[in-house]
Amino acid sequence: MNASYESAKSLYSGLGIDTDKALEQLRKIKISLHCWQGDDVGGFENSGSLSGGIAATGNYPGKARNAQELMQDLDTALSLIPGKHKINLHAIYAVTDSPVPRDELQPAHFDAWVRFAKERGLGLDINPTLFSHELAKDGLTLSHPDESVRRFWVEHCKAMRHIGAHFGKELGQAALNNIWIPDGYKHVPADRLSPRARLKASLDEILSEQIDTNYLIDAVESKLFGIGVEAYTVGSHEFYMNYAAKNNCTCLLDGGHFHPTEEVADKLSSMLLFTDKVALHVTRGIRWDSDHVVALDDSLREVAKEIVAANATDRVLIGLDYFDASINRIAAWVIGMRNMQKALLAALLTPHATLANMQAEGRFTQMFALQEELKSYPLGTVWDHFCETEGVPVREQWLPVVEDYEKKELAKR
Ligand code: RNT
Ligand code: ZN
Repeated sequence: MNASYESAKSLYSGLGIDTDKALEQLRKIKISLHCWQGDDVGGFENSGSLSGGIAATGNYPGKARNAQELMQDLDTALSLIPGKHKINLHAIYAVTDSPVPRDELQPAHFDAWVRFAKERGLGLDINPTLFSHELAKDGLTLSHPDESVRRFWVEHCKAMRHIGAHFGKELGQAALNNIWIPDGYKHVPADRLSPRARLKASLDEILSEQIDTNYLIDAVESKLFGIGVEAYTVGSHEFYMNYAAKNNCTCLLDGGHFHPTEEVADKLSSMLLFTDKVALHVTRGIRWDSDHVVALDDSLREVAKEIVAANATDRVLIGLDYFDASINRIAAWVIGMRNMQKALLAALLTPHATLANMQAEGRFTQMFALQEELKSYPLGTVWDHFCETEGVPVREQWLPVVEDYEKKELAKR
């Protein structure tokens, strides 16, 4: 063990924190790595441009053009990220010889991914794709007033639940199936109730089939607004929070889908008191874009702190969700994953009980002083030790690997 880790260990032990134990816990926390950062949410359907009020901006060269390239890119990223995680897929990433209509997708269309995950000891998550499609071009899906359109999307979501359950069975760990829809209006609606009533009916139908939660966990993801749907979003936070509470499914909180000064971290304790699980899309909202690459900022640290302090590392399902086409896409994966892990580590190295006691006793001077001093404790040294023992590059030493891969592989695309 190196001398700097030893000295960090003894500093933290002065706070009653066992760094080895913290790393043991960190090793067990799986983060779902979103495949869609690798190709700007393109998918393999060749369905045309990205729709649904989301956008990947930038034109950095070398994006993955097919399943083989995306998998190879993921492998490169995973080799630079400590631990064993999950890969988060979307319906549009089915690996098929010819395009399969989304309402007809079957588990077999994801065989390549199941093989990929099995060979690497990874888990898989899934999302129905309710955008970038002919039948979503007016921006409405599960809340569509046209019954035939709504039906198509209901059937698509049902199909994806079976695929998720298949992942769960095959890989021995539950898959998260997360429903996000783009539905909303640019114009102040005359009728806010009917679209939500239709969404409710659609969800009831989609979730009516009971599926073993050892294989599949269903989640619903809210949003505040999207590009082109600024006045009204059908699947709002209040809608889904109520829906999930009543129907025993999981709420997914995307950090970029709330008001600018609203923090997802603050919502976790309120939700964990009432539900078994909460799912997260960790991202970084900047002005209109809800999907910048995750940085190690205060907002991320607070989220991690809430998860760890509530002893809920197995109840909060952590996934990343951003798409940045302006920088190396593999670096974007690595930076986001490592930041999420660093934030979790910072939380695991925090003396929560001591701080909570200070709060309970009204000793706010002491609480604030310790919170601030903790910020300059040697988190980085413990993190480096973790990377070293997990066999991945320490500090920014992963960057040359990505640069080299860019020269050898991405430049050829
Ligand atoms: C969009 C949602 C959604 C998507 C992915 C691709 O605002 O955050 O989760 O980003 O499903
Ligand atoms: Zn999201």
